[in-house]
Amino acid sequence: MSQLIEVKVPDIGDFKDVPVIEVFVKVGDTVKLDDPLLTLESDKATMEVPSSAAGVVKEVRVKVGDRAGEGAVVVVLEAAGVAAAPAAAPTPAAAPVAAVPAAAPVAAPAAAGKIELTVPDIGDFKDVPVIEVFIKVGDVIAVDAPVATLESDKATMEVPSSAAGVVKQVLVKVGDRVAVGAVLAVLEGVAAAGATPVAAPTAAPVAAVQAAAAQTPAASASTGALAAGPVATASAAMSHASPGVRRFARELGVDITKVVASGPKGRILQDDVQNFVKGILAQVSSGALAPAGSASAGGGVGGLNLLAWPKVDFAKFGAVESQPLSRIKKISGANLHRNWVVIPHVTNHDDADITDLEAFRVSMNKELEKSGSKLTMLAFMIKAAVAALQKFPEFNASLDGDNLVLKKYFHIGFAADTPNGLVVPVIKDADKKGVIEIAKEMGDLAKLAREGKLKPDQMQGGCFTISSLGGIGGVYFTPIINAPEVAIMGVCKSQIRPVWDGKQFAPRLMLPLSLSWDHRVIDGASAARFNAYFAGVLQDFRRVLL
Ligand code: CAO
Repeated sequence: MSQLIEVKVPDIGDFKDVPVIEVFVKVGDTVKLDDPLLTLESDKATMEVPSSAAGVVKEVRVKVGDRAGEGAVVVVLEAAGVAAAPAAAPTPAAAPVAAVPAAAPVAAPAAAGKIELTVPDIGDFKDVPVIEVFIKVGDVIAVDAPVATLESDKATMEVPSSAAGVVKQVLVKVGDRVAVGAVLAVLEGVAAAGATPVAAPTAAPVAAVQAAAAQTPAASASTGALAAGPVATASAAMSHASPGVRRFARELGVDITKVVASGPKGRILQDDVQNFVKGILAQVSSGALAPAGSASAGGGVGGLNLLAWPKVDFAKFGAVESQPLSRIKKISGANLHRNWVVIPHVTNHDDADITDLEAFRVSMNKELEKSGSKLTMLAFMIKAAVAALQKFPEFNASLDGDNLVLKKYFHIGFAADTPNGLVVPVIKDADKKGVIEIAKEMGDLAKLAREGKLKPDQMQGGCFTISSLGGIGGVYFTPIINAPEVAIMGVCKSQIRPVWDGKQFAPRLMLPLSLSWDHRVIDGASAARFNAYFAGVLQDFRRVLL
């Protein structure tokens, strides 16, 4: 006879009402004993709840975003002939496996400037074996960087660092057994989490960039089973993932440092690993990447077959200071790296004569002064981009395998420089908005971006991006396409230049344009036409009426 087993959140130590950040199972799935069911994560802790029995999932009572505390029923399993208690009254034998919380180790001051990372309250567990150690002496780690994984017969706990600093001592190794209070490592650097320049940035921009990252298929580099990718820029310790996701990645031969995270606080989810593998397979099937061992893998086609990154002791040549990259830089860097490597970029340069538009903008701004509105050149460019996307629909598209997805909406992103790094807020439905409204919305979004308060949905759904360095300087540059978009417009500072009008040189205000485009989707002739049209619209907006 089949029996229903309720899997409950076990004793999770000093944590209550913890958000669910991942659910690994759905109704109908067959799970084995110890398979991870879900991950809970508080501000400082991560806990994976494994299955206490083998069986078929009949109910999943929580979803991502719900909160759960000790005793909450999360999953109901049906197990035939398993020595398990009925749902109503689980016996100890069938009681859910108590997963150990991945709690930030207590950062205790040791000697001056030294911080001891100790095992926190981990619930009803003692003497738990260390199965992974992610740090070594000399590593510079940020708050939340994983330090070690502990795993008992029935539980797995990832211990992240609660402080930032340089690892001076690692006091445990794989196979050691630890309990609450055991010192795992000693850091030198900063006394408390969040109080230093190397502390993790605020959650908002991180979430925003992750959301932007999540729009793009993760496929920047290779797995162990495929030709070697370019250069590993992060260590496994820097990658935030629950033990179950790490295990899943290991089973598939995926290098977790290459996976782009879309979860909260930069956490890599199971879906991210799956998307990574799908992306790699898509590249292999399209010939963009060669499987290891194939003729092309060794020859540098597909697999880039590059030299190892130079390892230099810079301190030999002068004083240096090492600072971890901000999370935004790490996330946007991984995306930019993938896009640069995977997309065949071409950049066309052109100039737009904005003499009349600038005169109009200045005169309108005088009129608008009292209303508090201000027209920016970038707002006009967003409108020009909409007009150009309407005229050249293949620029308002994304690749999906062998299909081109043509978008009927016009959401335009703009790159914004913030203290934590680059973010791309999106003006939704720019075709339906006037220039004054767009300028106001851009100002609001740019402010939120600088304050780190952008919400993920304010950075999603972009069709085309404009990256303007016009307020800073420069003549031309090569913007990197913000995948899965297929083109991006880079703009530099306008300058008065002598322009031949057929009879004489006239002083005209010229705006340098740099359009990067994906040569898999767009041809050079189309790109030149797009650029010429975009420039023409800026020169005289009446063209959009034609
Ligand atoms: N040519 C000449 N002057 C320009 C110009 C251009 N193309 N674009 C803007 N300016 C002027 C503006 O008119 C403004 O002058 P006033 O104050 O006299 O009006 C001044 O430069 C400052 O402009 P701004 O840069 O603050 O405002 P913006 O609307 O042009 O741009 C924003 C807003 C958010 C896009 C910008 O602040 C920003 O972050 N730019 C950087 C984007 C970036 O990093 N791109 C690179 C991505 S790849 O790493």
